[in-house]
Parts: sequence; structure tokens; C-alpha cells
Amino acid sequence: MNPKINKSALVTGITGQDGSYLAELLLDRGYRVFGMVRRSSSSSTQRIDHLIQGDTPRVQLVPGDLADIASLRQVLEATRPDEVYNLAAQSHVSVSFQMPIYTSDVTGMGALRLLEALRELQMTDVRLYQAASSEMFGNATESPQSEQTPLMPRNPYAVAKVFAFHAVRTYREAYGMFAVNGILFNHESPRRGKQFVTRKISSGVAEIVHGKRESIALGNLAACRDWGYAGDYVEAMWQMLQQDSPSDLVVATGETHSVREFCDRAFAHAGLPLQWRGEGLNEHGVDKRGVTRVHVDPEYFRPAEVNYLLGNPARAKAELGWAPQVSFGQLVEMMVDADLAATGGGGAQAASRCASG
Ligand code: NAP
Ligand code: G4F
Repeated sequence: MNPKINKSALVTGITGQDGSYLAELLLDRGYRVFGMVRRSSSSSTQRIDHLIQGDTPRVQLVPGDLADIASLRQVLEATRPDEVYNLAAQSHVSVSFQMPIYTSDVTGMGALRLLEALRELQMTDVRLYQAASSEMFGNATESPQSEQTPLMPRNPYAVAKVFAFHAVRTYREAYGMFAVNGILFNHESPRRGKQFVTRKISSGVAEIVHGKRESIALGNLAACRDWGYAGDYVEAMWQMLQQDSPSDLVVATGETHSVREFCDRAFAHAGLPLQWRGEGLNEHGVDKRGVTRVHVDPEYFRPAEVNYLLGNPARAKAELGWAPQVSFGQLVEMMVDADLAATGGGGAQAASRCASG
């Protein structure tokens, strides 16, 4: 904890994976933290319950929705933060094909509403971090992707993120705002939503080990992503707002791995090493006893796929001194261990039962 920092921050999307890690980091650094939450009839605060419960909650929640500019004005006026981290979004790519207009409104227009609310309230001295995405590169024209790589979005989510990206740049140039885009490649953790492929695999492995299911159905096994650890990536978000001048940066590990490889590591760690058989729709991963543990279901294919992403974090390293601390192998093991423990107790124990069984 740094007792010298006496700033306040507003985090939209605080109930999400990144919001929860960022809130912990900001509290550790002495910030007063406000978290914007949208109204829901059921709670979505599981990831931050440890920060908001008890007699002296460490984070103060304020109601607001990126779809409603009036609520954003109220939140900004009530909290008057030094820094705003806009992490809220409809963040699932597949869902964006089913709900393109909603996704554009929240993920794209939502960022513009926030910028405009800041401008209207004459709060352009507030520093703003916008959660941009490597999805904006689409099927990129070059590899690895850097700050110079052209944006070629291939899904409604990425289209919305490109809109938000340019809105941030426009407000920076037009109104002199310290507003930056963090172009983050995929980052995961035990807190990742179970609809994303890494957590789907780690939680599926745990359920298989504990006899709750037999196999996992996946889509494109060949897709490659540059996967890092979310805890490392929120450090880069914070550092981007502490710079002398604003700039948009790629945050990535510089390594890419396929979904198939993620499965290999996850199952092997749980004592169920896989062998791959068949091709295309018939490809499946079997364990030592010949039981199918992974199979392909076209339901999880996307109308347009981003096949390969690999980031070049050189500028983030040079300008922020940032480097990822958790390797791909450590990330997979961390996620599997957490799900094994949550699903039935004792990650390592359960895995060794599996290896010998
Ligand atoms: P996440 O777990 O899906 O969290 C999304 C957050 O946005 C949740 O807190 C959600 O609240 C909130 N939200 C959704 N719609 C909202 C609305 N209309 N108004 C206010 N809040 C709303 O996402 P994440 O993985 O933490 O990612 C954080 C941000 O980084 C997102 O913008 C994402 O697109 C972007 N990003 C993520 C990655 C990655 O690999 N994780 C990579 C690049 C960029 P509820 O709890 O109420 O649903
Ligand atoms: O885990 P995913 O759903 O993540 P995706 O689409 O890369 O998006 C995530 O990372 C972005 C950063 O690049 C963020 F901006 C975005 O908000 C989100 O956090 O899918 C990863 C890959 C894809 O190629 C997908 O087709 O895995 C492939 N995949 C294969 N089977 C699957 C599945 N994805 C999901 N969700 N479920 C499957 O069964």
C-alpha cells in the first residue's frame, strides 16, 4: 500500500473479471474506489463481495448503465474521480453476433456516452482508460500485431470496440483529454466467465475429474490466442494512466497458443493426458482409457472467426516497463487448480487420483 496516493477512481465493469482485479490493485495503492454497477434483480457482485461486504466496505458502488447517459452524468458528478477506467462492455464475441445492435450500443456508444458526459460536465481533466481489444485486429494483415497494425474487425463486438477506440482518440485530440486505449490481448484467470474458452475448459476438466460430466464440446480447436494473466494486465491499465502523456498501447505476452494446446495442458495437469484423433468435425481428444474428453460441436463455430492473434508488447515494455509475470503454463495450471478446488476440493489430490485411476 502506498499511503501517499490520495486519488479516487471510478471503475465501470467492476463486477467483471478485470474490474475485480483492478479494484484490488487500486485499493492497495491507496485509492478511494467507486464501482459503477447496473441494476439487476439478482446479484452479480460475487467477484467483489470481499470488497463491498462488512461494516466498512472498501469499494463504494454507484448505480449506472453505459446505455444511459443521464446515469453516467450522475455517477461522474457524485464521485468526481481523478481517473476513470471504462471496463464495462458486452464483452462476448459470439453473443455480439446474436445481439449486434445491443453490443454496439453498450460496447461502442457506451464509451462515447462516457466521453461526452465528461465533456459536458467540464471534467476533461479526468484521466480515462478505455478497454480496447486485440479483437480489433481481426484476421490481421501482419504478425505480431502492434500499435501500427491496421484494424480489421471481423465481428460486431470488434466493430464496437473500433468505434470506441476512435472516439477516445478523437476526444484526446479535440479536447486535450488524457484518454488512452489499452489494446489488450486475451487475459484470463480463475475469475474468467465460464462462457470464454479457457474457463470453459478449466471448469470442464474439474467437472470431469469429479465425475460430474464426461466430456467438453468446443468449437474451433485451431484458433490461436495470446493468453496472459488478468492480474498482470490490470497493472498495465494503471500504469497507462500514470504516464506523462497519453498514448495507446498493446498489452500482450508475445506468445500464442491454440485452443487444442490449452486443452492439452489443462487435461495433463489434471492427470488425464489427451491424444487427438480424427479431423475436422470428427476431431476428438481421448484419455489413456480411450474415453472421449473433448469433441467438436459446430454450435460453437462463429459466423466469422479470428483465427490467430499474437501481440507485440515492445512499446508497453519500453514506455511502462511492463512485462507479464505469469507464463502460459502457470496460467493454465492456476485455472485448473482453482476449478478443481471449487468443484470438489483439493486440486492436486484430485488430479493424482485421476492419474492413478
Ligand atoms: P467481463 O468479465 O465480461 O465484465 C464486463 C463488465 O461490464 C461486467 O461488470 C458487466 O456487469 C459490465 N456491463 C455490461 N454491460 C453493462 C452496461 N450496459 N452498463 C454498465 N456495465 C455493464 O469482461 P472482462 O473480461 O473483465 O473485460 C473487461 C473489459 O476489457 C471489457 O470491456 C472487455 O471487452 C475488454 N477486454 C477484455 C479482454 C479479456 O481478455 N478479458 C481483452 C481485451 C479487452 P454485470 O456484472 O452487470 O454483467
Ligand atoms: O475465449 P473466447 O470466447 O475469447 P475471444 O473471442 O478471443 O474474446 C475475448 O478476448 C478478446 C481479446 O482478444 C476480448 F476483447 C473479448 O472481450 C473476450 O474477452 O474465444 C477464444 C477462441 C475463439 O477463436 C473461439 O472461436 O476460442 C475459440 N473457441 C473454440 N471453442 C471457443 C470455443 N470460444 C468459446 N467461447 N467457446 C468455445 O466452446
